[in-house]
Amino acid sequence: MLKNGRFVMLSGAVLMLAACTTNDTTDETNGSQEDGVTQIEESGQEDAATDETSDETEDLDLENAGTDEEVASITVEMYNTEAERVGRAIFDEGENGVTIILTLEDIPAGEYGMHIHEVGMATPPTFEDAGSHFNPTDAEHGFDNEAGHHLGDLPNLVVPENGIVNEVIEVEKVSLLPDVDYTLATEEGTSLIIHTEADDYETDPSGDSGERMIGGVIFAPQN
Ligand SMILES: [Cu+2]
Repeated sequence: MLKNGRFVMLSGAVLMLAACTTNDTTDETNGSQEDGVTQIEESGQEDAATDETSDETEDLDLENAGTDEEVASITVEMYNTEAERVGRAIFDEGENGVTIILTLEDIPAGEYGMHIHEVGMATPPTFEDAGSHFNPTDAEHGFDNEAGHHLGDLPNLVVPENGIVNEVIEVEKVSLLPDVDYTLATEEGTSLIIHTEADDYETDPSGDSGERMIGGVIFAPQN
C-alpha cells in the first residue's frame, strides 16, 4: 500500500519499526543493527518488532506515518516445505543495492541456488506461487551467462554440516524503496527462494537449481 509515496505493506515479512529500545543509545536518526536485530526509526511512529517466538508475523501489516524517512530495513521470515520457520533474512538498503543478512538453522548440508523471485508469495510446500526470478532488465539467467544475469540472481548458498547459515549477501542495483528503478516493492511483490540444487549460473531461466526448499515473502503484492 502506498501512502504519500512511502509504503509499507508486508505480509509474511516483518517490518521492524522500533525506536532504540536498548539502554545504551538514544540516536533516532538512522537504522542500526545490534545483536542481529535491525531497527528502523521513523519520526512519530514506533512499533515493536514481532518476537521470534510469535506465530503472528504473517498477520503483520504496517503503514508508516507518511514521513520522508526512507525505509531502511525489512525482515523476511523464512519457511521450509513443512511451513516451519527456519530463520530470517534481513534486507538492508544500501547505497548501490541491498544487503541481505541471512540467518537459518536446521538446514540440510549442501549447496543451493538462491534467488529473489518476482511474486510476493511463497507458499509451502512447493513455493511455486513465487513465480520466476526477479528480472526487471529482461536479461537471461546466470552470472556466467553472456546474456545475463537476472537482478534476482544470488550466489549459491553453502550450508555446512551443522545446518547453520549466517551469510551476508550483497545484491547490486535493487532497492527497498518504492517508485525507484529496480525496486523490490513492485505491485506483484517479491520473495526470497532457496532451491534444492546448486545453481549452475548459466542455464536460462532457472540455473537448473531443482525444486524450491525454503522461501519467504519480501514484499507482498500491493492489492
Ligand atoms: Cu529461484
